[in-house]
Amino acid sequence: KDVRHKIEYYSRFSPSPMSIKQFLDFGRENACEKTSYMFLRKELAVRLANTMREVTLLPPNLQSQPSVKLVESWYSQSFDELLEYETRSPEDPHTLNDFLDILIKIRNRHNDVVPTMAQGVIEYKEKFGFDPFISSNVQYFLDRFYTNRISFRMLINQHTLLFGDATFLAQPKHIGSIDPACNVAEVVRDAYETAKMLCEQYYMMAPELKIGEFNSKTPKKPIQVVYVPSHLFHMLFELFKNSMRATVELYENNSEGLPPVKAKVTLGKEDLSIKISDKGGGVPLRKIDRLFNYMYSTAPTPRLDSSQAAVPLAGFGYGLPISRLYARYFQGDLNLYSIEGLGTDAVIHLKALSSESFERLPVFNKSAWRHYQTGPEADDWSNPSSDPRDASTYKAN
Ligand code: W6P
Repeated sequence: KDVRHKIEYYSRFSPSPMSIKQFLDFGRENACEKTSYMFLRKELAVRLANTMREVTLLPPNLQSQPSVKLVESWYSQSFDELLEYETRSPEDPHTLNDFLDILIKIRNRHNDVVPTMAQGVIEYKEKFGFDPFISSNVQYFLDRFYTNRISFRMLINQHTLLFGDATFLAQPKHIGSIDPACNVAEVVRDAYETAKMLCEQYYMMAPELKIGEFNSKTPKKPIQVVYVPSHLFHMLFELFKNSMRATVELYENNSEGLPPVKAKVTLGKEDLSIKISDKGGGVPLRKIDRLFNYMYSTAPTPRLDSSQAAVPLAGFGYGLPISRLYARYFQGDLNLYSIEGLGTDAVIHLKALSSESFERLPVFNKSAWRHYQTGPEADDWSNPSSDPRDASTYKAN
């Protein structure tokens, strides 16, 4: 149909990454709704089309799962609705308001994309089991798919917060979802307090927090960054839940009490780094990759019933891999350094300068296509089970 043709047309464009500084400058100086409209009607279609093409490269047995089909139908519907604006002039008195409405409708339609895709992965695993080739494809795909979704929602949020009719609700100093003077330690404290409430509900106890700051650029001044506080909160909340769970589970029967979770916020020339350290006993190196693996960490649903007390603190679902995508989205990263037997350091790296934090976006092209044709790292390292077990076989006599 005509829509197929349009998807193909728009997927040939690469997405245009914006820097946080550009988001800021655009939202500040006499923010122009018509300009934003003209940019978004094309850019949103390009970003949607790029991922929709990539969905078609998934292994057929995964693509055909009902949950994956449902998500695909949401993307088609949204793409369809955007196309209506291809021909609508920003001068038409209704266009801008209709566009605001449709963006909000699209955002809501896509609210449950993450749990629904997770359900699709579970459906696949129930039928076909765990397969390293599929797992590596799923990892590659979902990292890109969710990054695309983060970026899509970022663009929609900026437009609706700047030009929507709830602007009076917005935080006066924020530009859309961006805080030009985001106090990092405050977000750390906030994420800790929220995780602490959950932890206390679940375990009747929670470790204390100790925050330190080291500002190497302007010593003793509080560390600030131009950033999206909700993204930072999401990452920190996830890390605190994990640290608290590990700490409590290791120490709950210990009369000495719990060792605190420590946070250290550091500002350098290029990087702003946040380290969250726990003494929760750590994770063996062999198991660290699994914490970020979508296929591995989708456990057959711990049914989230109305009883809030049954919600586990952490360890189910996609919290860590998606937190890492948030960090990478603006050219940062999130890493775990765990010492088995002792504890874990989790480190978030952000760009200190908003002019360097460009969106990092997946592009649908030949190189992406090749990834789906090849599996995990080819086996060009020795495999312990095929090495000789008994060296005495080689004795000279
Ligand atoms: C752990 C496991 C983990 C994951 C992420 C962050 C902190 C921690 N601590 O023991």
